[in-house]
Amino acid sequence: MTQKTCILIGAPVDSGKKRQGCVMGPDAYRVAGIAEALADLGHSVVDMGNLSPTEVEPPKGAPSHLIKPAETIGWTMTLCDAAQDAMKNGLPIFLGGDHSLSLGSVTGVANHAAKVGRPQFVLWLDAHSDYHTPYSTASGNLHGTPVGYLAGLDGFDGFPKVKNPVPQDQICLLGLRSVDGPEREKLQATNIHCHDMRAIDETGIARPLSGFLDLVAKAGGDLHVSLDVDFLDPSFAPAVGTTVPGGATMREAHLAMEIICDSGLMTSLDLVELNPFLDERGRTAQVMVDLAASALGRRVFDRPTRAFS
Ligand code: EXY
Ligand code: MN
Ligand code: MN
Ligand code: MN
Repeated sequence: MTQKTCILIGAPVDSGKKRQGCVMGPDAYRVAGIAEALADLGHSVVDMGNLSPTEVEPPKGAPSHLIKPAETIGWTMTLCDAAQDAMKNGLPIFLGGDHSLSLGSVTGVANHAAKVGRPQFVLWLDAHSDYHTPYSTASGNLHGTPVGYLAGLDGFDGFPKVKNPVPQDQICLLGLRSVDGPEREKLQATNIHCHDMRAIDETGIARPLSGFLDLVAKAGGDLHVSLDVDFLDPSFAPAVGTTVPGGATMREAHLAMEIICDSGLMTSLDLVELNPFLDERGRTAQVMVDLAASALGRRVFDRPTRAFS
């Protein structure tokens, strides 16, 4: 694994849903030793501390049931700038905070990619498709909308305009097992790569993942990986407000991260939805730090790895 400059960006975003607690996520990762784990792998680590949202007025005419739209818009502005900036200096790792942080992190890295002339790809490891818009969400929780936003769906009135939407065939959703009706209808009309847990059960996680990574490699693209705690089975990762039984096993998750590492394609990473208030002695935070380490080179033996075309 080539040594990287890992830029830790604390994004204590909690405005994406009603249940609070993700605000404590960034410091839980620090307590779980994320900086030390990455330094042990030979990477240089820069910790930017915890950011805060830009002050904005509530968006006029936004659907009235949305939870804290102004705060989420403010976070999107802050994180989009921080992401675009960090990409010039290394590999940003966004310490969440809930998944609405990706409204900013992904659009920011995509702006960077456009600037340097590379296509942006997104790998979404999540039980959910997060493909709502402010008008299709029943819950009003904006952490269920980042894929809709980064893919350029309409309806995000008051949010920053998405300058470089990620094309549908450059997005892969892996681990799906909780998709709302309106999301499913929209997704089936797209060429977003959608792989539910059934697909993983039948073929293993390596097949769909490697297929997507081949596309990234062929295109010479940047790869943003967005890892939601609820991608994992709640039996060993309970500290998330949206648990869905039947998630990825510990080994499926580590294999995925090790394959991502072998590909050498990951250029940015989100660790999202950790709610330490729901954790048991920090074990979910530790699982997420260990998965980040697997994505950045931790393994038992080096082995000849499959080349990505
Ligand atoms: N689809 C449901 C909603 O929109 O409320 C649940 C979304 C959960 C989102 C978490 C971050 O993955
Ligand atoms: Mn999510
Ligand atoms: Mn990029
Ligand atoms: Mn989720």
